Amino acid sequence: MRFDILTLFPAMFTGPLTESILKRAQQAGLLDVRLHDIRAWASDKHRTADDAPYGGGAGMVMKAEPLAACIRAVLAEEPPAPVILMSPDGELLTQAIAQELARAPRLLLVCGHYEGLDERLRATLITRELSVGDYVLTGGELAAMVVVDAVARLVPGVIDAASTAEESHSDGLLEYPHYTRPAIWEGLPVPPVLVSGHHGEVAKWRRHERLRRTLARRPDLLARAYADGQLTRADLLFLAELGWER
Ligand code: 4GS
Repeated sequence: MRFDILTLFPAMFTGPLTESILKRAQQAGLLDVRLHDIRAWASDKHRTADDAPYGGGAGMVMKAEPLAACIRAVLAEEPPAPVILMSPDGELLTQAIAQELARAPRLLLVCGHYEGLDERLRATLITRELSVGDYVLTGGELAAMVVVDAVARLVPGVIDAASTAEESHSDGLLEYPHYTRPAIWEGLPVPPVLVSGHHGEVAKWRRHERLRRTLARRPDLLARAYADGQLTRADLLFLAELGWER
């Protein structure tokens, strides 16, 4: 899968892309991330990418021409790709959206900066807007990195398929608690069922812990999992014992 990232600060991506799983996925040829410096498409000698807002007010606005030239040059390559702007105005990124995006062969991610970009770019070249959360970043770079990370790990082969199957959000429930050695740490034991060797009991305990935790911390997710038909009759009986009211 290919990502083209359009940014005023390509160096911000070096760390995340050159460590751990994203590094390995690129070396394995599963992931191809290309960084494009928007400023390189500015035509004046000062390489101006921003300007004062019409109508006045604080801050600067990303100019239309350099960003448009950059988007068009990158879009001219194959395969076709959506042009996604990272912005707090966008649709909130969810695991379901990450799964949808992971099926595309290529994504273009545009990192906004300053107060935002010239609105006419939205009307012409931007095809989708995504937000990583209801808070304000200094630029879209970290948001784009979140998209690359969440999507790349869903590309077949990037990580072990078993580890994406049962994790938080993939089926609408939070994860069960994990433990590793030692069996007792600072007086705290591991739940005995996990060392019992009864695989059926372990699976049941984990399912219960996922339900218990989702009810306690994210009742909104539990309601959604129920509405989506993700809960079994056994799940509903257990949740009733916990006092859950659908
Ligand atoms: C986000 C966000 C963001 C908004 C960029 C203010 C600089 C900044 N981008 N999800 N201008 N949240 N962008 O805060 O995507």
